[in-house]
Amino acid sequence: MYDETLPTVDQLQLGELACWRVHTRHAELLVAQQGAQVLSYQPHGQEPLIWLSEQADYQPGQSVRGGVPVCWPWFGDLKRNPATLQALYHGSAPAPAHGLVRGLDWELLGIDTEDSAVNLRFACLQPEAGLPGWPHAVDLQLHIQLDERLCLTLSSHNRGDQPIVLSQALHTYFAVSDIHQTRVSGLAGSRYIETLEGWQERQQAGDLKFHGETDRIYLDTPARLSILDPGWQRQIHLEASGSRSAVVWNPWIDKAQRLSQFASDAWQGMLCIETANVLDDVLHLAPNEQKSLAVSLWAEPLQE
Ligand code: TA6
Repeated sequence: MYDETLPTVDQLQLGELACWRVHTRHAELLVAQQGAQVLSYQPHGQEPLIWLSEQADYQPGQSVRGGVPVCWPWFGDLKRNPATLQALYHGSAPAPAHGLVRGLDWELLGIDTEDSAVNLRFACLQPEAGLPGWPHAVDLQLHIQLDERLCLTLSSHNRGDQPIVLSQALHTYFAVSDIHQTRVSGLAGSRYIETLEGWQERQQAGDLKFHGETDRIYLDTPARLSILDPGWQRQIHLEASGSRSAVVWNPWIDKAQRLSQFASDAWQGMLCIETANVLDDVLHLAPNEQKSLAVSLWAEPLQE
């Protein structure tokens, strides 16, 4: 039955955070103003596609565990990034993991609704002098398009007169029925960095299966990756653009104990595949150049 009242966009408060709940005839989406962080995404009649921790804590200045945190202007540990990128950080404080923007307040520039689709556009509010320790004029926007699919586009525009190099990721947490049964297809033949064993370079053979903590940076990745989930008889597709690298992460048992906002058994029902520009795929922006990193997400039945 078509509900003429849809789509709707309602504002709500989760803990200390201002959020929006978007409801269309295809799905429901929750997004926080802080970090322009998509918190959850559930197509109607399906299990959630994007995972959100049951222990999520909605506090200013800290990323909510789950959803799609935006890692920018570097991914991960700054010291593991290329030297040219490290040199752009002049902070006295140690560089925070995953950059400077996921805990900042962003500005909602606009919401457009049309019959079955909703578009939200956020801009990262940056002081005139630039981000703390990162005094560079680079405008950052996130465009969220919800229709039959969810498409996220992260755009960086170098407004300065010097070239900029940055790394970034849409750090997407996916919900899966059981990580033990879950596989990732599309990575076969790709090089990857095994961050848990001395950052050695290896090559993926066949589908990626999970037997323990996994934290790998895949390089030369194809546009399409898929999460095959026999438990929920579904496959989740990721179609990337502007990215040839992806990070695959599951904390497994031991690391799960050390994570904030993370139940001890939550590792069994989640998997991160992070659409990225990292290592030899970092982003180079000439003065006044703009580039975008995007990923489209959708699910379909899996017959196995
Ligand atoms: O993307 C993988 C990773 O770098 C892991 O090593 C783990 O640290 C994860 O990100 C979560 O990081 P966070 O800072 O959000 O707890």
